[in-house]
Amino acid sequence: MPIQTSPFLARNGDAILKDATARLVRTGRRDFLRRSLTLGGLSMLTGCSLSDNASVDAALTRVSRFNDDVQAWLFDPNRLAPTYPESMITRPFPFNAYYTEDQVRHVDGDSFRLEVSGLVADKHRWTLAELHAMPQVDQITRHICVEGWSAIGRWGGVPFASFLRRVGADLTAKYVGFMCADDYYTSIDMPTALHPQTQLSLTYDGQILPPKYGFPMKLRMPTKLGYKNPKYIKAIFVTNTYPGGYWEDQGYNWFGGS
Ligand SMILES: Nc1nc2c(c(=O)[nH]1)N[C@H]1C(S)=C(S)[C@@H](COP(=O)(O)O)O[C@H]1N2
Ligand SMILES: [Mo]
Repeated sequence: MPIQTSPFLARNGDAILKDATARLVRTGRRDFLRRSLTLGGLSMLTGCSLSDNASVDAALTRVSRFNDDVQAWLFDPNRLAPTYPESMITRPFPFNAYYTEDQVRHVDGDSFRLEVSGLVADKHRWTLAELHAMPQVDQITRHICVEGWSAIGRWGGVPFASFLRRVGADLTAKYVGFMCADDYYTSIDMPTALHPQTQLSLTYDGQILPPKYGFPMKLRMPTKLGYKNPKYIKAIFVTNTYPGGYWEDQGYNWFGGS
């Protein structure tokens, strides 16, 4: 086995394995891999010969993409995430981003125009007033962050499926991607984009979305982990080319279901 003969792994195998396990615990369907991962197992699972750090990374990426396929297959477009009574809302609702709260981006709502591009019929740029003029819904759901916290919040806005239909999106396309006013970006699968609880949120707890929670808009999906829910959205695109994401490109699992 290359695993036993590589001097690199003989020296670093334990550390790599610890790091790999931590990353899989963070990113995927945790229990199976946490219980069973060994370097030999990982190499058998992926058919990769793990001779250095780069090939361990490649193997982990393959496990993670395999996880995407399994999760996509398990995802039931009709199953609803739990909703909660108002009394269970977490106050104050936590803030999180890849930077601290004093660095929150402030977007000017009056001059704001939402860009819509890719496989859509109508590419006009949306004002916030136009989005508010569409039928709105409200929902109280739980947000789960992989950093180890969850919180219940109330978001209001446009059902994302209605928005996609309104812009004439190709609903058979694979991905919907999001670009944000910070350097964040992410993308989701079309079945999740069309899920009845996936919402283009304009309000938080009955008020215009405050800057820290993603003004002018965020995508709220109670069926996905926190990092899949982009805040400060400025552009939305529909595509068949895998767009990745800010954390996903650093090893977080892309499907990111919860
Ligand atoms: N634009 C942008 N969206 C983002 C993030 C970010 O850093 N930038 N962080 C993500 C993560 S990891 C989490 S947990 C949630 C936090 O959302 P909240 O501040 O409303 O709790 O936003 C997600 N969306
Ligand atoms: Mo998160």
